[in-house]
Amino acid sequence: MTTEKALRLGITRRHLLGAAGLTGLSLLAKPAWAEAVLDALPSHGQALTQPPEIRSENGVLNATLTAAPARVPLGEFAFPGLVYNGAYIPPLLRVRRSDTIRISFRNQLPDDPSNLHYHGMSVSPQGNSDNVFVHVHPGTQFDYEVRIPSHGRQGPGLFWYHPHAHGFVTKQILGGMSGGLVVEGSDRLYPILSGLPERFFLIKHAELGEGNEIISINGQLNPLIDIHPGEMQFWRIAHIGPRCLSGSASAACRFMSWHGTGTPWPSRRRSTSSSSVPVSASTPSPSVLTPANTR
Ligand SMILES: [Cu+2]
Repeated sequence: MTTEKALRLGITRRHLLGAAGLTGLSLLAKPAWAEAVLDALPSHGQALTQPPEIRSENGVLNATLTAAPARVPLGEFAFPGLVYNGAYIPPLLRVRRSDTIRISFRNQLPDDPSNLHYHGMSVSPQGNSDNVFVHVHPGTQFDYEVRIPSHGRQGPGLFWYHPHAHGFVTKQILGGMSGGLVVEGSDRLYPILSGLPERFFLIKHAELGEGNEIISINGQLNPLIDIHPGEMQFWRIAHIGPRCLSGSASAACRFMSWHGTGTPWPSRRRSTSSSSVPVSASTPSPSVLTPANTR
C-alpha cells in the first residue's frame, strides 16, 4: 500500500477529515499533525466544484428524487453506493420562506423502504410533509409537499435532506443518500454576506470495510479552494453524513476558522452539524477551515 493510500485508508476518521479539508491551502498556524498530513498528500487536487441546484420558482420548488444503487467513484477509489438521481452529490434545493417544496420521491432500492426527512427545518411533521413515519417501499413513489413557514422559528440557512426510515437510515446515508437544502435570506440577517461569492462544502464519509473510510467534500478528495489575498467568500459548510459531526458526535469534530492571524473565528458552535461563515483572507495568507479537537 502506498503512503498516500495508507493515509486515506488507514488512519482515524478525524485525521481523514483533516486531510480532506486542508489540502491546497497554506496555514500560518499549522498544528503538527496537519504538517504530517499535508506533506503526505498530493500537492495539487482538482478545483472544488459546486453541487447542482434546483431553485424554487413562483413560490414552488418542483423536483424528482430517485433513490437507487450506483457505483460511486471517489478519486481513485470506488464503492457500491445508494444515491439520489444517480449522483453522490444530488441537487442542492434552494427555497425561500413561504415557499412550498414538492418532491416526487421514487424508491428504486432493491430491498429497503426509504423516505425523506428535511433536517433542521421547522415544518410540519405530518401527512405528506416532513413525516418520518412514511415508508416508501421499493418500486413505489411518494409525493411530498412541504410548506415552509413565512415567519416564526424557520430561519434562513443551510439544511439538508436524507432518509429517515427507522432501521435503514445509516446504511442509506452512508451509501450517499443526502443533499443540501438552503433557505435563502442569510444576507438579510447578516448584510456583510451580501454579494459575496458563495461556496458550499458538503462533507460526506464513506465506509470501505475493514475500518477504512473516505471523507470527501462535494464528492471530491483533496479539492483545491481558491481564495485570493483580501478576498471574502461566504462558505456554507455541512457534514451531511450519518455520524461524524451529527448530533452528540459534533463535539469531536467541530470546525474552526483560522484567519491569517491564526485567530480561531468564529468561536465553537454548539448543537449544529452545519454552519455558514464569511471567510476573509487577509494578506498574505488565505484563511482555512480546520476541524477542531483533532489531537
Ligand atoms: Cu437528520
